[in-house]
Amino acid sequence: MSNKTSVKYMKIGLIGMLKNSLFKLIFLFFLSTETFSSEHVVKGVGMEWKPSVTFAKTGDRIKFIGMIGHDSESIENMLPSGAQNWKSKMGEEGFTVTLDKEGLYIYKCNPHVAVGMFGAIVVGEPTRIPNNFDKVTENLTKVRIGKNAVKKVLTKVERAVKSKLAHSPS
Ligand SMILES: [Cu+2]
Repeated sequence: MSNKTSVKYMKIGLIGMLKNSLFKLIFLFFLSTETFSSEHVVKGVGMEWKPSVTFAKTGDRIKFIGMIGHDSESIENMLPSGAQNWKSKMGEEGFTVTLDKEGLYIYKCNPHVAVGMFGAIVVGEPTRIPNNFDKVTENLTKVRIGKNAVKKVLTKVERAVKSKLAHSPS
């Protein structure tokens, strides 16, 4: 093998190694995002959010689709303490929020509060009633339109947690 060709082969070998480690890195990246956080989809269907109760882990993303005629806004006093409020634009397809705080989040669609378009997200242990559940319930008095619909969503949260508890191994 001449000097020139051996240099050439060394280069190819090096590029191969780099490519290999790059692929490994990309693979690990996807693996880690897959392991540590995930995306949940909430869809506007008619004048309802589906699902009405979403269970997530800290750091997960919630993506809103089917947004024609809808928006998504968190309700003040109905989020875990320290959690960021959110508000999408009207019809903002694919609007995504990342939830960093454990607890219960209640959100609404502004054009449809009167017909009860509310939803809930539980971040954290799905078999335990969220730590701010009572606080959210107390703050029901501050909801002007759709109070009963929010109450209904809270009942759904309670039921969903209980059914998760009933089906959890241990
Ligand atoms: Cu709506």
